[in-house]
Amino acid sequence: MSLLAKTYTQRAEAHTNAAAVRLLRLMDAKKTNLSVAADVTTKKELLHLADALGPYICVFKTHIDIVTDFDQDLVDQLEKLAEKHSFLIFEDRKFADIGNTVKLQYSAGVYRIASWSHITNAHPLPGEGIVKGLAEVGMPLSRGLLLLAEMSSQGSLATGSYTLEAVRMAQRNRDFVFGFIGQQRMDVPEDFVYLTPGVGLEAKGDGLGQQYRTPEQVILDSGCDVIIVGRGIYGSGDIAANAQRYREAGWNAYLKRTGQ
Ligand code: S5P
Repeated sequence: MSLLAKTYTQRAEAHTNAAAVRLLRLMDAKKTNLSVAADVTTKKELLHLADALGPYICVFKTHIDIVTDFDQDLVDQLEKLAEKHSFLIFEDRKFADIGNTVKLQYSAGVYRIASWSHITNAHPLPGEGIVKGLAEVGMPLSRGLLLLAEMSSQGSLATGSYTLEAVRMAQRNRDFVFGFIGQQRMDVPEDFVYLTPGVGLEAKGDGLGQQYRTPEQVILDSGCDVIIVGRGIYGSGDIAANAQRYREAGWNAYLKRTGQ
């Protein structure tokens, strides 16, 4: 059976990384392949989004360094909401330094990302040491890593041989690297999970280089697995109704892909 015809649950068997297995199973259990990108700047707004959108999502994606009034209580409450609504937390840190430095950025500092974020991501740019450094911190905590193989923004330099090298780096580190941030599935035998930003049902861009495609283009045409939606959900109107629309669009595309 081709990888794209399999259900998320069936694909969980191909993974050893604990965060990947949890994610794939909870997507089918909750019937959602929607991740919300919660790019808000206050603790109150972030927790409100996590509680209000929790029922509709599989992954809550944060940029914790934009929260002006960050404190440990924010993280404690976020973890409780993750339990309550059964979603994974993904700190979109986009690490991009040498192994020793990212190890410290991941484990220490104000945010102590590894202590609460099930998933994080890194640019393959510095070479494989970045994965090794993050793995030293993340593996003992059962965390998972995504590599940025491509970006959604106009003029991105992550294309061609850079993207292929990102995939090779992931293939060599499958215990920790379970997937990618990318725009299209690369044809390799291993099962990788693709989380894809740049998703919008109406807007085509944002005037700052962001480019949007529809959930159907992402899941069905490009073979990706999780749609990441930010402003399309919290930008205007009723956020729960918006989330429901994206969830339905993403899920229907998955059902079509797997012939369910
Ligand atoms: O290539 C990328 C990678 C990421 S993680 N393009 C992106 O837009 N992102 C993130 O996805 C970005 O940092 C933001 O948090 C989210 C997209 O938000 P939206 O409001 O444009 O949907």
